Amino acid sequence: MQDGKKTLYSAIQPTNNLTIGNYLGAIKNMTALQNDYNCFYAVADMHAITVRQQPAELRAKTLSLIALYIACGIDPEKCTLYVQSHVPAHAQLAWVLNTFTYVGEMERMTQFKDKSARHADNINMGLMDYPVLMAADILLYGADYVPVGEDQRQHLEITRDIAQRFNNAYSPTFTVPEGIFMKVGAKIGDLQSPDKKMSKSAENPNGSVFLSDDKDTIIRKFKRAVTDSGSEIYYDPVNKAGISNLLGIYSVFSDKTVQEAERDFCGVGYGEFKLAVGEAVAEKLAPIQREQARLLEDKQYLNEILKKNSEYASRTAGRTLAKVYKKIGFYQL
Ligand code: ATP
Ligand code: LTN
Repeated sequence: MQDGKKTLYSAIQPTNNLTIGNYLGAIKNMTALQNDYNCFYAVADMHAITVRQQPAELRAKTLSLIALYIACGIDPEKCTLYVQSHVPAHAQLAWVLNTFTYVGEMERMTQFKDKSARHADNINMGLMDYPVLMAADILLYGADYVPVGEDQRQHLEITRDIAQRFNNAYSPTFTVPEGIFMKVGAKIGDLQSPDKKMSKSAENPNGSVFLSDDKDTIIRKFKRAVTDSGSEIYYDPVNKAGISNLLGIYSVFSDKTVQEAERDFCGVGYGEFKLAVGEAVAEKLAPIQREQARLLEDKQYLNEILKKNSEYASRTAGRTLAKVYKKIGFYQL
């Protein structure tokens, strides 16, 4: 703990371009909480390779995600912003934690089942072990809180179980972390099938709005968004999934409550409403896109940040790993 502040940990995979789901479910909270917590934010490149990646693309997307974090408002002087593979302790702790995790538990993970179905030709051990690596990420830094989207709740539960198991087997070593979820925004739906989560790697690109989309594309995607029969605009996720998803997106992008958003659109038709949501999103994304492009021009600056921050992350993680190695009985020199 530094300055009496609690610790926060989160990471995003550099797979594909990020969607507004990633922004609303994770980055928005990560930015909002950076002043009150000691934050570690990573680019999870080791998680990304559990699905086959093009090397050149993975390299480019990694730097591009670092630039995006900063463009979204994450201050690399306040937060430890780094690349997961730059800190070897992640893989080292994951190996130890593997011996505190049961195969059956991993087989039951929803994301493992989903991704196995989508990548049936490559159900590799890493895909199955994904939650253990995620537990290692979080536990290395003694994180008290983990801001993530709803889809990561199960992975967080298993992290808590693994931490408790280790603590019970030896002595208190790991902080047992808690998730932080946005009230609105933790589960942004696909614009074409609102009951499915918006995903970076969805088959239908019209259902996902990418942070890199230009204004015309954003407006086009929102205009085509699936709504429900009826004509009134109010929040009811069960019976009006499409409209409620759009209201949620609008409210978080315009920093309004859902009730305020409902009032804004009282008596307005669906077409006009969808256009207004698209415009609010495009307006918010334009400066982020400009700043990300500017940062990517200055690779030296980004590399300096990464170097400095990964050294700090390695020192912090190294202390936890040393404790673990000692407790489990690895011979010490
Ligand atoms: P992929 O589709 O490639 O599996 P993803 O879109 O799920 O990726 P991740 O890198 O796995 O993205 O997740 C980054 C963060 O964004 C996580 O905190 C995750 O919970 C959050 N997130 C992802 N999709 C959504 C969504 N539709 N709504 C809210 N949060 C989301
Ligand atoms: N699995 C996460 C990404 C991730 C993560 C983490 C999130 C990797 N390590 C540690 C929080 C804490 C995902 O969003 N798919």
